[in-house]
Amino acid sequence: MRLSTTALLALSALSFPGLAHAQTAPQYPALPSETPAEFQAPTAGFNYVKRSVMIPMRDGTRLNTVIIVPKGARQAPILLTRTPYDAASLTGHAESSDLETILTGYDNAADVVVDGGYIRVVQDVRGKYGSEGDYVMNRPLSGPLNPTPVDHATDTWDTIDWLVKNVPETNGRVGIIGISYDGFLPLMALVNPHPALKAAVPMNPMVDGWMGDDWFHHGAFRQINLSYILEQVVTRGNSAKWYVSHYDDYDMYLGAGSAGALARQRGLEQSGFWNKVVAHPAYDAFWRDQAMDRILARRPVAVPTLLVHSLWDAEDIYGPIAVWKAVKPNDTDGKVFLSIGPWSHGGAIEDGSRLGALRFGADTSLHWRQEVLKPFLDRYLKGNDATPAIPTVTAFETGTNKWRSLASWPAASDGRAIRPVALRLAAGARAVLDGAPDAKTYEEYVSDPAKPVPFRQRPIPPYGYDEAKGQSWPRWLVDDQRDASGRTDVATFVSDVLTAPVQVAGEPVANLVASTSGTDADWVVKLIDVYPDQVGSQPQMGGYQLMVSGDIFRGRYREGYEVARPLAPNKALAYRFGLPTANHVFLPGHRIMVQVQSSWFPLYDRNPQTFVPNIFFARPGDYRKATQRIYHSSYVELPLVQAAR
Ligand code: PG9
Repeated sequence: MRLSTTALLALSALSFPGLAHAQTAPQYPALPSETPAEFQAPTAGFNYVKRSVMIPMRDGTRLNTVIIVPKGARQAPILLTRTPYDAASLTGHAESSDLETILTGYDNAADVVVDGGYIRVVQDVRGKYGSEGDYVMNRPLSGPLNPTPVDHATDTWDTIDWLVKNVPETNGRVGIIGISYDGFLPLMALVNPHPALKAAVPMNPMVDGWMGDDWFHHGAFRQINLSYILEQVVTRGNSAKWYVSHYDDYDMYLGAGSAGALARQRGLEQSGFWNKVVAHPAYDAFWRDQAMDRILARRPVAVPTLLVHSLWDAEDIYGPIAVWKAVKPNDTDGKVFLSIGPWSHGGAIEDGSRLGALRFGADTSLHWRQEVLKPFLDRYLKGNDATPAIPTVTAFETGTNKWRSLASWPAASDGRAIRPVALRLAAGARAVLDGAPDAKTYEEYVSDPAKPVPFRQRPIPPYGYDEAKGQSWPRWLVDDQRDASGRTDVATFVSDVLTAPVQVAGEPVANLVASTSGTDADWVVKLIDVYPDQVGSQPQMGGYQLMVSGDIFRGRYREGYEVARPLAPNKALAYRFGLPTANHVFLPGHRIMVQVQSSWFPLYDRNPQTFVPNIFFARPGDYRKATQRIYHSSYVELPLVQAAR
């Protein structure tokens, strides 16, 4: 017979009376707690009412949801954000009686939300912060990658259904808005949308984690995100922190050897997501089948959708335009809109009058929020047909610094044609528009993995958004590229001084003919606007090298993204890959530059330059110097707006 612990204790007390005495707690006088059983916060003077509820999903999992209703609201539309970033802090930026104050700083356009009288709803996705359930990074749709019947599409559907039935102040119309991960979630909401979903605003959405957004670009791994992955996935409330071990990120990543080694050092192999990343270095079904542009291309988008793209987005520069290209051909009744701004990641809700050294002459973000976002939301969420429809495309043209309203994208404002023109990487380190190819001659450099090309000037502060800690990561894409052009391991090609404007609208395409003495190589191509030697109005811009588009390509995927293959050494091979969208005018007095290099460190992990099956497992001896040649038959195809006649 087995006895319970209580029974055993009772028996021992009978046999040992002294033990029974030791069980009696001593009696002290009572000092009542000063904490009330449940505090009721007086909120009479507040201009909003905040309610926190757990909304049940179809599988019984409950999601933590904060509902903020402007005081006195009736028949108000709902603006929903779903997030892995903590609904409580998103809606409690500052403790205040004022709605705009609690939302500002972290919210998606607090000014528009408050002026519009929207009911603001913010929900933790399953598995994060106050929500129940399991967290899966960018949880794929129910299907081969997700055997459960629940995903973000069903969770959004269930949430909206609950909201329209349980929030008495609403008019029953719901919009969904968010930036980045919170921008990927509105795209998920478009898959089998709830009938009450009337508008979606995916801002800088993450769309394809392998091709050009957060995790890889054309197969090169963005190791700078290791800290994000660790903090996001190893605890529900991001309580485990990535630690900084060096002042300069360059030293930290170089010292670790490889991304795989650093991840192991920091315990990342305990996370399910990291193990999936390591197991899928190529563009296989794991990545392909969760790419949102491919998913949304299958049928017309049924809900008015405003896609928002930032021209200098350091995180998700691929996604919005990829979705636009995928869904627009099916959009016969004009439900899909596009905005392109001169911003960093999420810059549409920040001060848009400047970005790094760039000045735009006016607050481009405020303009967009007032003139594009607000009328879009008013029209579809207030059911207000009197609000004029926004233009199909609203695009900021950099260089001239002008907003353009367009009927399609890519397009030029006055209907001028766009033609692909080769910017040749010619002999004498010259960049020549429409120049002749020369397949025999080349520029040469040695790429040394022991001294990779820094992606920004050193010391490189750690990835992060906290300006007070010197973290300027979000605006690195507008850094001056002068340091790179002075290096012997960067091939630089530059045009003559322009005598007339040169306008590009769309995606430049890199076409390299290049050889390596190794068996694998990375190729980074940057299209740069070189400012005049002196700029009177802003002297520090004299000779500035502004990257207007640039990307990396991992050579092993030259023959296809699905399978990595070694490169034949010392053989001129063709590489073709798209660069991010530009909408830029190179002004007279400026020059056009192209830089080519074989590392972009430590943003991207180093290519060992010796073919190994999986670079996450590369060993120190695999990293070897290689001699790279860029043949003068290489070019960058520019989407050139034809000169006005
Ligand atoms: N760029 C971030 C992200 C999106 C999706 C997945 C992982 C990271 C973000 O800012 O949310």
